[in-house]
Amino acid sequence: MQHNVREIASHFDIWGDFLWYERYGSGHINDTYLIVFNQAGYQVRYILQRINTSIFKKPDELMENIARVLDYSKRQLAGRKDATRRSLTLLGTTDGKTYYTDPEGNAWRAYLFIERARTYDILESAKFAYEAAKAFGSFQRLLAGLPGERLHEVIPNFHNTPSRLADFDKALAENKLGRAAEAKAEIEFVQSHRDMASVFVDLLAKGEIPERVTHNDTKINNVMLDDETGEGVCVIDLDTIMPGVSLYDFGDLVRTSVSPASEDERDLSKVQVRMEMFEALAKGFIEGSGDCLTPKEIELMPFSGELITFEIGIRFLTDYLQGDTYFKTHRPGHNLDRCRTQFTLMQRLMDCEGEMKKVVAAVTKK
Ligand code: ADP
Ligand code: GN1
Ligand code: MG
Repeated sequence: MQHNVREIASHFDIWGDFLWYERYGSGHINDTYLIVFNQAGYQVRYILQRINTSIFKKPDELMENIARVLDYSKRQLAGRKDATRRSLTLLGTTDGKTYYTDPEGNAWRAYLFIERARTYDILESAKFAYEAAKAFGSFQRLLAGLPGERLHEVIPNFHNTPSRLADFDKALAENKLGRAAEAKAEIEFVQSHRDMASVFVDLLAKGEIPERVTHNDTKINNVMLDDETGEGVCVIDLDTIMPGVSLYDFGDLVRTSVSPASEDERDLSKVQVRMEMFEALAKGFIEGSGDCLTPKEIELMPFSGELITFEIGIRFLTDYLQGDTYFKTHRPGHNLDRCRTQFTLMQRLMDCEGEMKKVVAAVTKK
């Protein structure tokens, strides 16, 4: 869809003259733009994003969550010279709001651009995995101290794997485009692993793992790493911050970092578990989160990657069966390809759960 980016940008409190814009990032849900202004001879960059309101149905609550978390984060960083690189900074609209609603009902927000840092879709070194996981772990620790009321549940049951399974069952029963025949092996895979789905929600219900404030979309490209040092400077993509289970956050880091293959890789022989990456992730996340994780959460870290990879695979498959209405797709069968990659990764993760357990035991002993 074409948007009048210059016009939309004019509703934010940004000095200077609009120069140009371009599409940015590779997310599956929102539309992200880089916008550039001339400020007294300097080119200053910002991020402008359209929130997908068919998925995030209450942008006011979503932005309230984000603003609360960012205010708190800024208070914790007070006095640091790099506070605006360590935490996202929202730009207000010209009428003093945190987001702008355009005449078509689209919700838009803008952030300061974090300079001299970047995101990676695939990690090449264990050092980066350690830094990224440490940043997400520190973010978890930060959120553990967030005062005030429970955050809004921006998408109810977002990481409720049994509920995702129920959505899949419904899509399969409907089979409205007749696509189930193309996905026989994947459907069989879901059926034979469905018992695993409830592990975290059951433990949560029994009080054996805590509800926390969690990020819920800790894909590796949602943390910015410093160009020079590789340090994880800033956690981004905060739409899904809400009450949740920390293990899904660690798990999504595993899902998106251990393999050298992309999320939609069609050559499944490339989907591998790089144990040195897993070790770096476990070390970074545990260190970053300080002492806020419970022994049960640490014990389940090896399993967490399997479970979220299952969940995301189920979601891709459900979207395929329903006609690709949720995730952006860029080719026919894209969601089915993504699902196959996830289930292959999940199988490989299950094959090395024993090894991952040893790694976590070694990391926690030090
Ligand atoms: P999506 O929901 O589409 O994944 P993100 O918020 O993750 O949206 O943004 C997409 C990409 O834009 C990120 O991967 C990152 O590279 C870049 N980006 C987002 N926010 C900033 C920022 N404040 N400064 C610099 N780059 C950013
Ligand atoms: C979506 O927006 P993005 O690309 O960071 C999705 C995540 C999935 C991810 C899979 C709101 O994240 O839950 O894990 O795709 N976000 C939403 O790549 O559904
Ligand atoms: Mg993102």
